[in-house]
Amino acid sequence: MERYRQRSGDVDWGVCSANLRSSIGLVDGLAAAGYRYHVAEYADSQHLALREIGVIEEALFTGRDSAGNWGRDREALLARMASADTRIVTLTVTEKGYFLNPASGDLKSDDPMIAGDIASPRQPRTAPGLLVEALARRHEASIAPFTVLSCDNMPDNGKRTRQAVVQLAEHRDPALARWIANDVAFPCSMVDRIVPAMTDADFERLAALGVNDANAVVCEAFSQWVVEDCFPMGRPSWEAEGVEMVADVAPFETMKLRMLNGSHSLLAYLGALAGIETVFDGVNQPDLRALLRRYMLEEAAPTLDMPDGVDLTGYADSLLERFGNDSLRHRLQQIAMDGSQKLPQRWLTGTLARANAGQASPCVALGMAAWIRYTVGEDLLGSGYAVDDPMAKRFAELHCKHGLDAAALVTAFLAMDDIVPSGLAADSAFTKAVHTFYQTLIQDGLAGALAVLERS
Ligand code: CS2
Repeated sequence: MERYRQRSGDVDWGVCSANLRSSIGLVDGLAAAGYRYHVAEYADSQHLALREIGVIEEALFTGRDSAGNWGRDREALLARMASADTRIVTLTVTEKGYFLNPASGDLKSDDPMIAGDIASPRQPRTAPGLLVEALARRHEASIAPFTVLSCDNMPDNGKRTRQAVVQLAEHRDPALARWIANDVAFPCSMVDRIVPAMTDADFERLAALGVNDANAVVCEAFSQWVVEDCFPMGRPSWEAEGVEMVADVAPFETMKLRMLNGSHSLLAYLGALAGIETVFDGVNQPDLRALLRRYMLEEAAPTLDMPDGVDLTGYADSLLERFGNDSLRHRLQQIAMDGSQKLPQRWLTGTLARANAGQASPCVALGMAAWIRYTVGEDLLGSGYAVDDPMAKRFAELHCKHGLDAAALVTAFLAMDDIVPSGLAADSAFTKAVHTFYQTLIQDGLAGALAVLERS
């Protein structure tokens, strides 16, 4: 085991972290630990690097506490964001934290959280709301804006973030919205590291190494961070730590979304339906491993337009190797959550382009069938689980209405145009394939569906 406290880094910069959701315990635990926490990076069970991270200087909480009160540290956070000393605001809030229509990228103004921020813009609860209020304060005080860096798994994540913030600001003040649109930098980024949710077993194995840290994180050794180099207020020398600063992130972001995340989602829905628990367990089943490789090489890679020298076959194989990391228990149920927010960029945009070119995408069609079946909340063996998705209520209504009529159910799911691009829902070859796979899954299980896939 390699063990080191922290890299020296660029000491001119510090981090104030803010938690916008209900993890008050995490925030207070971090403060109690002097804002230090451990990261255990496992290349495999034999190779571990343990680091103690000391970059955070302050941790704030703006979510809802156990008594139901919102925004304990909201004023402190807004003051921090509005201060001229703050030069970059990064976001890792997952796809649903932006409150965007997943297919179009437009702000969901009628979402209750966003509607709340429109009604009370000075007491925001959402990430876009906090950004608008902090930027408004800077604008009023003639302080140059900070740079906003989205680190989430969305296509064109910088552009999407700008869209969310500008559209929200328009409800408040069109001049503010114009200033944000013109003067605030929203570079795009691609962040890649597999970080499963911590389990008791993870805490136990760290304790065995002498690390008793409730804020510790276990992850893979691999990490890649590609960032568009557009930081008008300056930035830390990230390249010294291996970050790739580039002019255009889009090809890398799309590659990662469709190859890595697309495979993850495929394995998540098919595997979860078959009662498989983790990525490691799934990727070690030869038929599922072959499915992932086929999906990546035949359906994802051909949709990518990469700079010279990028070897997509090599990338696919390296992903399978990462998925096979025997030290991570990455639960398929964790990846399966929020499918409505993930599937457009992982599968459906590329599949639409293929459909428009007359090309079939049977692996994605099988994936869609599995996702629809997954939203029942019960696997093919009869075990139940919670469907964790902002649209879960709508899914439940569709199952209630069409539960006994598989064809009508599949048609209704494919007609949800905030998830499935209408061009793809109108493609009869694709929809027919989803219908066939759905029937096969419920009649003949995963093995039956994979056998049909092999013939297509
Ligand atoms: C995963 C990602 O949960 C998910 O949907 O696909 O969190 C994935 O592990 C990361 O993007 C890897 O960089």
